[in-house]
Amino acid sequence: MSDETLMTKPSPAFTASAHIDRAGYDEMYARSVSDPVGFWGEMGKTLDWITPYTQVKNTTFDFGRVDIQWYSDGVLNVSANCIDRHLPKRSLQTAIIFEPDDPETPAQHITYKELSDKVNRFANVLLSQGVMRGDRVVIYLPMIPEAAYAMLACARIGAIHSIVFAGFSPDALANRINDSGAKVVITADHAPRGGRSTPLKSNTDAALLHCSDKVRCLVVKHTGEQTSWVQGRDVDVKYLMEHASPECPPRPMNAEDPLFVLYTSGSTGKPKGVVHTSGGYLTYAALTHKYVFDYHDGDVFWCTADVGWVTGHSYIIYGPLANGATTVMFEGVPTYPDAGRFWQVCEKHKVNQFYTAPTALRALMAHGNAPVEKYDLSSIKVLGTVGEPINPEAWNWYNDVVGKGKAPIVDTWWQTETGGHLLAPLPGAVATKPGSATLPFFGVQPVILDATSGEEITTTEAEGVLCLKDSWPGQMRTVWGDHERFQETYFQQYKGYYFSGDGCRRDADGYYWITGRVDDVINVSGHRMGTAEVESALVAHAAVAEAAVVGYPHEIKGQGIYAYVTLMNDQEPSDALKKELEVWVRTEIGPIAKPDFIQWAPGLPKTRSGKIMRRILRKIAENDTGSMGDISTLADPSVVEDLIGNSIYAV
Ligand code: 6R9
Repeated sequence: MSDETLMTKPSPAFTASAHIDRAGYDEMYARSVSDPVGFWGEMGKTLDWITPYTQVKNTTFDFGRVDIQWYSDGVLNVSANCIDRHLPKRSLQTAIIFEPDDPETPAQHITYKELSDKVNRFANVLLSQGVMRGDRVVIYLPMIPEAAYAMLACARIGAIHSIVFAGFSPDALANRINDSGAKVVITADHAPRGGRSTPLKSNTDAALLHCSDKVRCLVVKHTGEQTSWVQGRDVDVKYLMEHASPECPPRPMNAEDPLFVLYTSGSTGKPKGVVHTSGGYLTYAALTHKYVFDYHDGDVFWCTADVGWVTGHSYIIYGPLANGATTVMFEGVPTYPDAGRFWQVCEKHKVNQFYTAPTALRALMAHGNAPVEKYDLSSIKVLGTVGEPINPEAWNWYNDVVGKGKAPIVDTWWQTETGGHLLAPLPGAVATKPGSATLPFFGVQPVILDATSGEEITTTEAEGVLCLKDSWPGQMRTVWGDHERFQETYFQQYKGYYFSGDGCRRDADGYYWITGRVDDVINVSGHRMGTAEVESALVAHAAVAEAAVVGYPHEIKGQGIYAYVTLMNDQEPSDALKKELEVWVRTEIGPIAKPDFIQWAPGLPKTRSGKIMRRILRKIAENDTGSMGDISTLADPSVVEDLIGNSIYAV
């Protein structure tokens, strides 16, 4: 049965000034799937091409020969599309508003002209360091304008950037520098955040001990604090920029030349380098930014993500700048100096579209309404969420307290791999329901498959795994250096489809509801983490014999990290050792991977063939021990009793 009563319809006033209404969405969507070549052929023209494409779509999901190409004979430059082409009309318009961590430090308004100047200079600095077309450049920076300059400078000269979130540890940074084969790493002295400071340069020094000694280190002196300096390896970026030419011609690039590699966690093994290319990615980031946020010329757009995640790539930098937007870059955190910080920034910069993660909303909700009500939020037209399912309480709070019931909420479902939104309500067109990402974006063909049989469920109401039937221009092209792994991860299990790894339900209105990952990936505060990564960090500690990690429901973070740890025979469990393991994981991966709860497990539930039955560990961590299912195949069923007796719910 349809549950229309739960729907929030766009107001007629909103729809009247929106890019598109429901009839328009239906018509455009229908065309996008019945004639993808015609549709995307037209949409690609919103970019400036040096050589126009004649090919639009050459894609196959056939396992064994997966190949995805869009606009493959077109030539363009991504930075020219984000900067140069706007200069005739927008040179004095603000491109980036930089809001520093400390609210007392003045914001910077960087015009398109200034952006052009900085990016050209930065590009010349990279060239002077020997960076060439196709070379990889790792960026390990705070949320400062130089991060945007660095990304666009790479794009300008055809280098491939790979951003590593500044919260990652030296080890994680080293792994990414080595896997991508980067020639250069760009970092800063320190990263101030929430009043605290991360020593990025010394982290980078530590990482580079594990990398080729040919890797150059470009340092942005951001806070001006003293750091170590390795002569011949370390380079002062700001100094070189001042002395560089403000002109660097954009290099003509093929549409399918890689723009960036971004590492993300999967269910197995080490993080994968997700490869995105130029023409299709930019077309898709720009089009979704325009329609999903109903972005209009002159609007101020704020996505609170970090550029270290895909959300920051597509919706702080590439999508907004391709559209000639004004985009906010925020260095801080939602709760510093207090829980009103987001709303203070919205008021100060008259933000029109605000895009954040449910975990931030839940954390802020806990501080009550007063910090929101202190500020004038009347500029806000659209509110967005991303990263994880949003619970109805948080949705309603966002809607009522932040949006005053006037701003449509766009719940956007997508992934590092997808480049841009796949499911999202277009705000003037599609009525919303709290917790549903609603309907597909143009060109996106979601299907729900039965998880076991792999058969497509064609009834409107359906539940199973979420797959995509055909390609869209923003789709990842390969895993860096490992096309086999790309095919095996996404195209092997369900032949002929792209498998998202998410479970999903489709309701009677055809609305999609993401039910969470069906693999061993957990989502902690909107950050993706492979349980295998945390496990391998734990077992790397000398005291640990074995570890199994699962997610469990966490009020603020969505999911928390629950680790079952079996110690070596000669080790005594103690609170001090727990603390030590927490610190250990922080240094191995980064603070976001620190277990929320460690349970000593004298034994883990294993089958006779020695496989850990993670299903059981998940149930215990979810306090759902009434329905354990069949445990008779366990080698030693008694371990389950012990684990239940000592779980987080028992202590
Ligand atoms: C953009 C981004 C992707 C995973 C994805 C899913 C979860 C993202 C969501 C959502 C429910 C939403 N996810 N958006 N779940 N509703 N609106 O987050 O990319 O870091 O690669 O994570 O996040 O499980 O598969 P990424």
